[in-house]
Amino acid sequence: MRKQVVLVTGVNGEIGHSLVAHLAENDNCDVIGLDVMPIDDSIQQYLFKFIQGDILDQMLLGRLVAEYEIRSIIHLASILSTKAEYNPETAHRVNVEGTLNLLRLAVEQATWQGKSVKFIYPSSIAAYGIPSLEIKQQLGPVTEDQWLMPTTIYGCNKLYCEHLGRYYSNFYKQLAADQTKYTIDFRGLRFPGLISAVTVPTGGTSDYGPDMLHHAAQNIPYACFVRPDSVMPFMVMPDAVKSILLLEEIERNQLSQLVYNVTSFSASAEKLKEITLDAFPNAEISFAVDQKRQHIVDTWPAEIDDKAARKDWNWKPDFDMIQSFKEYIIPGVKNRYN
Ligand code: AKB
Repeated sequence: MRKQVVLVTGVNGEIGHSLVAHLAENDNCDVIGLDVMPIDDSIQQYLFKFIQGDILDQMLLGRLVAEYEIRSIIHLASILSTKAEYNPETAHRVNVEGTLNLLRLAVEQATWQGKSVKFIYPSSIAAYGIPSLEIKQQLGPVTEDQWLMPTTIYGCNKLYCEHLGRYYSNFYKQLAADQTKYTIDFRGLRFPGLISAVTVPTGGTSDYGPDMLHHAAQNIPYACFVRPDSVMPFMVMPDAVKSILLLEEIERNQLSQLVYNVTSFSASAEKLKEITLDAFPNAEISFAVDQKRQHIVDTWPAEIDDKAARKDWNWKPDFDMIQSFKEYIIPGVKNRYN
């Protein structure tokens, strides 16, 4: 009998650091963590097993199928938008081929187990591509099916993997004589910029939000790379974890779509500076616009519409903008650096 587990890829990343402690509380399934980087001691304790390896390593994934009964996969491994632009081909291999490897693993597991395997996929607002700042500034909250013309390789990767999830869930091997009736139960979340107090950002274009606070808490001057009037949606990491856990546990028949927007608040870079200075009056925060990264942010919506998630699976953030800073970010970064 193979041990039943939940597989979390990219477990040593920002979301993984906050997620695994909550998964460990759910004692009906052990967690296997997979990451190309070594595991931080702070989260090793929450894992049944940690495997340092690459989601592109087919032999490694094959051994996971042989050894474990994987009940669900939470696929966090990816190369984020800014870092991906420096090597689009590598980003494609990790973000798309890596995801394809895991989708195939999930279908193989479903066939062995005779039931669908849940596949939780963090997509991103990077899947959007609004053609001009003028149009962005006129839009209200953007729904899941609007303005899907991404301008980054990361956004292209995320949008394509949403479609791969739809294919593997509903049309996989549709011409086969014995099309397997057990495939995957793909559930996607389109995240806004995520702000963690316990980890530092790792190569995203939304990093200016968290970076501003982490620098202020360390008394390090920060030059924000977007304009003061740049607006985008954000959410603190505990709410991102909440959305993953809620979506993972809801019954499939409650869901009307495969990919859901979730968000908490939208803020300008100037507003983030104002809130940061309130908490850290001596912080040195300037603006040095990087036009290329600014252009990416200008193609992302100022607000996203998460009504579908609120309706289908009772999503709502625990932290609005004020609570995000007062109750989570500011105490968290002070604690981290003091
Ligand atoms: C990034 O900036 O690449 C990510 C994202 C918005 O998905 N934080």
